[in-house]
Amino acid sequence: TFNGTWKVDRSENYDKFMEQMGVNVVKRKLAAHDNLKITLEQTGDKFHVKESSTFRTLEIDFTLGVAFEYTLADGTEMQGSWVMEGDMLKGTFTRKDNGKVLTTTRTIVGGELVQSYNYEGVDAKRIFKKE
Ligand code: MYR
Repeated sequence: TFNGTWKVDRSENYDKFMEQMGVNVVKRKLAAHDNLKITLEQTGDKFHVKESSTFRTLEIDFTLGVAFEYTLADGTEMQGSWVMEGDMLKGTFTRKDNGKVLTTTRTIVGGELVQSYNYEGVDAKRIFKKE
């Protein structure tokens, strides 16, 4: 289960990923220490997500397979959805400004929440520990 509160512990290639996303170096340095915390509550095919970081706090509701809007901390607007494939959440989000696609997955590995990201050929991961 994904339910619980997850605090980011470490990231892999996240700076390169953000650079590919067009995030400037100042924001990338800040984002490297964003203390991201995600609380996930799944009820059937519905998710309630609380996100908090040094940038902001927000709450998001989505249903698996149903498109919703999500704005990144730097203001980039996206639209897309999550689906469940086996034990993995798979997200596909399209940027509104350039039409390019970001894909992301969430999976539990050894008690940690691993979120992968891909944008325009660059992969990254952020690994979260349960609070
Ligand atoms: C959620 O389930 O938490 C809401 C939807 C998340 C959409 C995908 C998030 C991608 C975040 C990428 C950060 C990029 C920074 C440049």
